[in-house]
Amino acid sequence: MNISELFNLNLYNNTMKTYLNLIGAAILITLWGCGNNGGSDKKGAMSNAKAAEKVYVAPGEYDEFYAFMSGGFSGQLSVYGLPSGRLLKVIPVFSQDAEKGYGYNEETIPMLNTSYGFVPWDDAHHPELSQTDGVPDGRWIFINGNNTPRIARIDLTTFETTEIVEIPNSGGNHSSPFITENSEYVVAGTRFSVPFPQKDVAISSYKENFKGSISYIRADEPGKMDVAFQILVPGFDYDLAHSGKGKSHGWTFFTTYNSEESYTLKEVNASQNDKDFIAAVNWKKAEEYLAQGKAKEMPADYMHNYYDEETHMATSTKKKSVKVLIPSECPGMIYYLPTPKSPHGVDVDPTGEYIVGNGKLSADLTVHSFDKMIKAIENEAFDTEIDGIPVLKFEDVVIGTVQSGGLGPLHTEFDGKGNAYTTFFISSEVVKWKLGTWEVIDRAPCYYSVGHLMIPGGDSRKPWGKYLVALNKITKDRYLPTGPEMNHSAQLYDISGEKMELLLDFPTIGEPHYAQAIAADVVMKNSKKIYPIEHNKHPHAIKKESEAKVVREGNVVRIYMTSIRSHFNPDNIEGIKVGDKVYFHLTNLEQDWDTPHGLSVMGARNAELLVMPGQTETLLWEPQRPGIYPFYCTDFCSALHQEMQGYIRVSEA
Ligand code: CUK
Ligand code: CUA
Repeated sequence: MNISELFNLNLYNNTMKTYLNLIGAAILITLWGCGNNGGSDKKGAMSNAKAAEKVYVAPGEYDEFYAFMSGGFSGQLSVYGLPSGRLLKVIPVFSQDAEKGYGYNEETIPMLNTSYGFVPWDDAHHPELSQTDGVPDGRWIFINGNNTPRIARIDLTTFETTEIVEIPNSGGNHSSPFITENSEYVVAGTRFSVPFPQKDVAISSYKENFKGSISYIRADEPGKMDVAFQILVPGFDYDLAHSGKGKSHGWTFFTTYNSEESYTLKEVNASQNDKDFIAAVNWKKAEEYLAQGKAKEMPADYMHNYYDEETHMATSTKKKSVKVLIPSECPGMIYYLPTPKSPHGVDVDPTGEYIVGNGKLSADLTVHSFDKMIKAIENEAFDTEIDGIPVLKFEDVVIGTVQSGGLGPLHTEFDGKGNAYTTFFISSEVVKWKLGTWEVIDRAPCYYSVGHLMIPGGDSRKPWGKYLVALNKITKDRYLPTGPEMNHSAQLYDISGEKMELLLDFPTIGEPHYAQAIAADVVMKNSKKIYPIEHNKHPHAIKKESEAKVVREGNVVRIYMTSIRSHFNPDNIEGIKVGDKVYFHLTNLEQDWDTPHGLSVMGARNAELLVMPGQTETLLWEPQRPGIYPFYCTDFCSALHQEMQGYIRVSEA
C-alpha cells in the first residue's frame, strides 16, 4: 500500500483505530514515543497543575491574544482568547445568524447577495489579518467563502462583516485570501478549474475549455474591494497560497495539484504525476503589465456588497467585467516550481527566503529558496513551458528537504526564532524543525488528525511565537459525548521552550481550517464601544423619542421606533392591515457600551432584531391574519427589561 492509498483510507475511514492499525504499530511507537514530554499523562498533557497555571486567566483579566478561527462549514469566524481558550464572539460572515440578526435584518441581507442570488451559507476556510510591513496590524481580518467564491472583510473596530466581494471565473475559492505585506491585495486561486468565462461545454472537454484563475483583490481601502486583475492559468487545482515578505515582497506562491488536468475524482488520475507545482507570481510585474494596458477586459458577473457604518446599511453593486492577464503575453509574471507529491499548504518563512511546500502524499517537506529561484530566472534556466509559463528545474530552486518521519504534511508556521512547525494529518502530529539545517527537533501528537496549525503572527514577518494551536479534524473521545456530532477540537501548546508542551483542549465552532492570532492590545485600543447617535445617517433613523411615528404609503407602513431603557416608542400601534408590508425601523438611542435592545414580533418570518447603541435596524413583517400581536425586547437590558414591550393591532384588509 502506498502513501496515497493510506491518505485516502484515512479520509474515508477515519477512525483512529483503523488507520493507526494500517500505518502500523511500529511507526506509531517511533512517532509518539519520542513526541511525549517527561511528566505527561496518558491524554498527552504535561502535568495538569503546571498546564493549568499557564492557561489560567483570572476572573476579570484579559487574555494575551485574540485568536480568530474560521468556522469552516458554518460560514462564520469565531474569536477566542489565548491562552484561556475562552470563546469571546462568533462573527457571522457567510451565514444568516440568529444571534445577531445578520442576514435577517433588511440592512445586512444585501451582504449575502451574489450573482447567483441570495446565498446565506458558505464554507469559510482561511482568516487572514491585515498587515503593515508584513506584521499583523489589527485593522481588518479577511476570510474566504469557498463554495460560492467570495472574500469578506471584517472590521476589527466593530468585529462586524463590512464588505464581501465575489470572485468571478472561479469555482471553490480555496487558496484565499492570503494577504500581501501592506494589505495591497488579498489573493484568490480557484480550486476547481472551470470554463473561463463560464459556458455550457462537455466535461470531457476539460483540457481544451477549463482554465484556472488567480485573482488579486484590492484590499487596502474599505468599500473599494474589487478584483484588480486575474491571471489566466492552466487548468490545475490551485490549492493554497502565501505571499512573499521582506526580500520576496512582490511575489505570491500558490500550490497546485492535479497538474494532469484530470476531471474525474479518481485519485489514480489526479495524482499520478510525481511532481506538481508551486506557482510563483510576480504581482509587481503584473501591475506593470496592467499599467501598460496589457490586460484584456473580459465579461464577468460578480457582486460587491458593502456595509456602511454611518448609514448602517449594506448595498450590493453588480460588476460586469474583469481585467485578465495572459501569461504568454506577460513574460516574467509567473513561473512554476516543481514540487513533489500534491503539495497542500505553501508557507513562507519570516525572512521571505524559504518557501515550504507540504506535499500531502509524501513524508518529506520540500523547501525552495527565493534567492535560487531569482537566480534561475535570471539565467533563464527553464525546463519547459506550460501555456507560456516557464517551469524552473527542481534542482535549481530546491534548497532543502525535511525528512520528517511523519506522514501527510499539510501546513507550516514559524516562531520567529528560526524554527518551523508542520502538521501531519495522517500521523496526527506537529513536527518542529530548524530552518536552514532541516533537522527535526521535536514532535508532539495531536488528538486527532490535525489540519492547519496557528502560531500568533506565525505566517507574518514578526511572529509573536509563544503558543501553537493545532486545529484538529476529528474529536472522538476528547470531550463528553454529544451524540453523533462532536464539535471540532483545538489544542494549545506552549512553544516557548525547546519542547512543545500540550496545555489545553478546547472545542471550536464549525470546522476551524485556519486561524490567526494577534497581540490583544493591538486590536483592543481601536475597539468601538458604541455608534455615536449623531453620526447615524440611516435614512430611517430618528434621533429622539419625540420623532417616533407611523407613516403609511399605500400598503407600505414604516414604523419609526426608538428604544431606551426600558421602553419602546411607540408601544401601541393600530391601523395595520393584512397584506401590508410593515417595516420596523428601530433606532437604539442608548449611548452606553454593551446596551443593545432586541425587538421580536410574533409570527414575523425574520423574527427579531438586535440593535447596538446608536444603530438603526429594520425588521420587515407581512402580517397574515387579523389580531393583536405582542412585541417585546429580547435582550435583558435593565430591571424593567420584562416590561419593555407593546402591542400591534392588525385588521382585515
Ligand atoms: S485547508 Cu483545511 S486543512 Cu481549506 Cu486550509 Cu488545509
Ligand atoms: Cu431592552 Cu430588554
